[in-house]
Amino acid sequence: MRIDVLTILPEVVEAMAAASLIGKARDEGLLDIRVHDLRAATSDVHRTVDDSPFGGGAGMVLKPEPVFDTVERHRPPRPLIYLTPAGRPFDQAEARRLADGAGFTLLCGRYEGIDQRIRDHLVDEELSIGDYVLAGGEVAAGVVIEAVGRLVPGVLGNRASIDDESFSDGLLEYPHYTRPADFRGWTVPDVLRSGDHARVRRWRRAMSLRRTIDVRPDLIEARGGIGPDDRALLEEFELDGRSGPSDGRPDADLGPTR
Ligand code: JF5
Repeated sequence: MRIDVLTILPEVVEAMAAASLIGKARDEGLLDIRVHDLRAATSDVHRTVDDSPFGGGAGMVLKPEPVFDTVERHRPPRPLIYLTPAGRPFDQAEARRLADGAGFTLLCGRYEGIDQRIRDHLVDEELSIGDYVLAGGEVAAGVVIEAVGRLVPGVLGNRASIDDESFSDGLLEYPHYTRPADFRGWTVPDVLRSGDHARVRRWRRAMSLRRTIDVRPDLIEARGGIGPDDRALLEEFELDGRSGPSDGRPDADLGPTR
C-alpha cells in the first residue's frame, strides 16, 4: 500500500512513519509511505507557502501553488484526502475502505485553512479525525496512517484479534487481564480462570455491551438497540442494572438528564 503525505512539517510525519509497527511494516516493504515537503515546491528566498486571507481577517491561508506543484510533480496516489475538522468523520469503516484500496494521499492543513481552490480542484475527499482543532493536520495524518496501516495484510502479523477488538461488532472492548491473578488485592474475575471458554465468551460480550451502553449509547443506537439475546447476556452476569445491590451508578440504562 502506498501512502503519500503533503506537509510543511515533513520531519514530524517522517518520525511517525518510522516508529513502531508502521515503521517496521515500512522497512518490510508492506507500506510505501512517501512524505513530501510543500516548501520544496517554493522558489522564493523565504520559501513561502502561506499568505493573508482575501477579505481580511486573522491568520494565514495555505497558498495553492505549492500544493498543485507538488501533486503535479509527484503524481501521488488518489484519493487525495484533505484532513480537516470540517471533513466527514474518519472511523473504523473509513479505515477499512482505505485499507481495501492500493493507496491514497493525505494533505495536511495548517494556519486557518487552505485556499478553497485546492479543495475545489485538487482534493477528492475531506476527512476529520474528531471534533477538535489541531494546529495542523500532521498528527491527524499519523492517526490515519496507523489506523489504515495496521489493517494492511501482514502488518499486524497473523492476528485473529484484528476482528475481535473495539468496533469490529460495533461494541467497545471487554476488560483484559494477565498475571498475577491477585495484584495488590485486586483480583482477576473468577470466570476468566474457570476454564469454561463458552462462559468466558459470554462474559466478554456482556461486559462489552455494558461498557458500550454506559459510555457510547450512540453505538448501541447505530446497531439498532439491545436485542433479546443481549438482554439475556446482561442478566446472566447481573449487568442489566436490575439485579443485585446498587453499584453507585444512578441508573445504568439512562443517560444524564439535561
Ligand atoms: C487543521 C485547519 C486543518 O485540526 C485538524 C483536524 C481535526 N480533526 N481532523 C483534522 O486538522 C488540521 C487545522 C486547521 C485545517
